[in-house]
Amino acid sequence: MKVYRFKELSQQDIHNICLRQLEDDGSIRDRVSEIVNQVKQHGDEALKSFSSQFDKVELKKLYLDEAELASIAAGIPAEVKTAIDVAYSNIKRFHEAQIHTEAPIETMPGVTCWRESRAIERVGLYIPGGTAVLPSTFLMLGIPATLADCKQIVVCSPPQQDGKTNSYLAYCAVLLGINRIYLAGGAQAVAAMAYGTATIPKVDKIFGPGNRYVTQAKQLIQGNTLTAIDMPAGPSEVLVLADETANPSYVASDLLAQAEHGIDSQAILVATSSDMIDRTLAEVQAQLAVLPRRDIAGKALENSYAVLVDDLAEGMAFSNQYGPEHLIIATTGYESMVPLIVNAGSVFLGNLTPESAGDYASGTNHTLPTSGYAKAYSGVSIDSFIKKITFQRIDKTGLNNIGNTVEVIAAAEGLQAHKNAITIRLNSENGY
Ligand code: HSO
Ligand code: ZN
Repeated sequence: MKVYRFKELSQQDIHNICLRQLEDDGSIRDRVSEIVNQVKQHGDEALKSFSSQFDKVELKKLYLDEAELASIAAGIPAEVKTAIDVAYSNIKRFHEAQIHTEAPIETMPGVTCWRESRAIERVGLYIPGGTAVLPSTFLMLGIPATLADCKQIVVCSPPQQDGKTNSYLAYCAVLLGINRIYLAGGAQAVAAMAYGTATIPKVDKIFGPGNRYVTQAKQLIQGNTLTAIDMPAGPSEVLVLADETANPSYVASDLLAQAEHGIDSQAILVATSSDMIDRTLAEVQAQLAVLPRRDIAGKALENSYAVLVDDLAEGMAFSNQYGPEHLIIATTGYESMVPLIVNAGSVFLGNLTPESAGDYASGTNHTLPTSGYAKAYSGVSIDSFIKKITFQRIDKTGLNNIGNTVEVIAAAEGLQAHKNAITIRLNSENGY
């Protein structure tokens, strides 16, 4: 890992190191657009042929039904089942608290305005499968979708080579009351949910992480169909801000937990002393050597770095410029840092709060903005699955109160019909 001294960096240097390495994906775009077109034109047949090509399985049926899911779920190891149950309950409790109703506001006597939430009717959840099976992602998307009361929740996940899904995902489906998993992966699954096929219903919004193909497909369909996406997704990242009260072994474990996600993941250490940087990097090497995914994590570390800062406030200023998906504040004095946080997807406070807890089980959502999008986007929550509709009701008193204001502004804009819509009511004899 490269080490920078903050004081020696120019504004341009800081800008450059805050840029995630976004590779030119021109070739990926062409390939994805070909896949999307195939699915648009040939629907289920294209999905089956892509499954044969990419997942190495000949599918006769493109989904697993309730009975099949229940029987696969029965094979889940007891320990994993219990852990998933605990995570489910914590995530549910945290997301339930996000459901609010807003009181009506009388902006003028007789003029009442309010907002009501309505669930997005049809949502599509993409759950990665194959080598990286992520039941945690199924919970993170499925729980807010069910709590928001979305009418139709379409779940796509790539099939295993036996044409099924694994017991963890099947068990999550059972827990969530989702009675079908569609067996489609990658860009083709995204296209299927955006356009609809004979088997897979079209949805209004698509959620979920994925590789570059999935991300590219989400971007493409967002531009070409009336389908929204949760957020632009890039490789996962963490920034750890540490002072002398941090524990180098803990910090190293957090950096590696991020690095093992993928070769393009980024793990950034911002520390107030070079001694802390040295001890942490030595720990990183020691822990890396025995990780099963050390090849992946090792490559990700080549793409990662440490920054030496004078104090925590300077470190926080850098972090705000970077806008990390995950921010770990590894110091006992974390409380005074909280007000200084401007840009971050999810924050982990103190030496006993690893990102892994939030990745799986503490309750917060792990679907978060990456690549600096934390400057403008929030992570997935109940809000991601609802729309807020505004309402207003005006009575006779209200019309008298607001009428002239609307008439004057309408006249100023030269929109006579707008003005008339008020005048005709004000002049009406019987008042309706
Ligand atoms: N750190 C990932 C989520 C995840 N980690 C899933 C393990 N499984 C993105 O927030
Ligand atoms: Zn993770």
